[in-house]
Amino acid sequence: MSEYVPPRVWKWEQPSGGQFASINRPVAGPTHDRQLPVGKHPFQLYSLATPNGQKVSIMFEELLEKGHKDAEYDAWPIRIGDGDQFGSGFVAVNPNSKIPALVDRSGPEPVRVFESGAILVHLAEKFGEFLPASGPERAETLSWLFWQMGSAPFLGGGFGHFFAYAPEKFEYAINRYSMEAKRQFDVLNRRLAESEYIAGPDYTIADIAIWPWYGGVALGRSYPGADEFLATHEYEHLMRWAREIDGRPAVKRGRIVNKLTGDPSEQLHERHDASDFALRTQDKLQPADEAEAVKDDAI
Ligand SMILES: N[C@@H](CCC(=O)N[C@@H](CS)C(=O)NCC(=O)O)C(=O)O
Repeated sequence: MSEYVPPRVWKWEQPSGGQFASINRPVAGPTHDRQLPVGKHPFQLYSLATPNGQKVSIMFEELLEKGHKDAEYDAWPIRIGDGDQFGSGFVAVNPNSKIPALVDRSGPEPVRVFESGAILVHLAEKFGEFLPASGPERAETLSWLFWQMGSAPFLGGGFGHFFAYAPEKFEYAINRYSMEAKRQFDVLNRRLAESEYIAGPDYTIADIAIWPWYGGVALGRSYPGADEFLATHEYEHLMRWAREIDGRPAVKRGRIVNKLTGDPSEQLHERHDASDFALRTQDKLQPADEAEAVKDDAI
């Protein structure tokens, strides 16, 4: 057992240890001046291919797949391991300093949108896709969308952090968050036993929000060994759904946007054009742009 006795008032005195400790601070606001780049398209996305970031690039690719040419976007990488999220331009778009963040420049004035759930609703309403306009179907979709926003921090910040990133393996913390992660997988599995997609017979922003987190762990992409540790193969309905969504062309594209690590053919650092997927993944560019150190699949 730890001998740590908390002082009466907590102070930020030493690094907490573990991966990402160097970027964690107990204060908000910018640390440096840096303007964000702006491309030619109506939507400017500032992101990284973590599960939270993938939701939005998948949404854009799904809209384009449906033929919405007005959904063209520029996606710029925010290197959170280097502290890009604390630059003045980024903080002006998201005062919470987290990816993803969007500037919608399709109207007379730029509109900032932060928090992945808000971005998905903004785009769904703008294009009239993936979110029923009214009635019980809309309520069901929003319920599962907000379920994800409340639940995934226990999967990522709780389970994933203590399983993969903490400086030591703390049994109490791993047990606590494994219990909750498995309970959440069971919630989804039971839902997907009775429904093709999360909110009903149609694919919606609830699937787009939930898949990168829960599909990512179940497909063994997020934290090495986590799928076996949590026995995710036992959630058969969830596995059926995870594999099916993984095969969607827009998902195959969206999940590699702003991806800075892993297989070079699955890294598209910046996305400015539909042709970038064929021409500008890292395997096609100079070897000088080699894979970067931060693992972005599972933060
Ligand atoms: N609730 C937020 C969570 C966003 C979030 O946690 N983003 C992480 C990456 S997955 C981040 O930017 N972390 C940087 C930091 O904490 O400094 C959302 O859904 O948009």
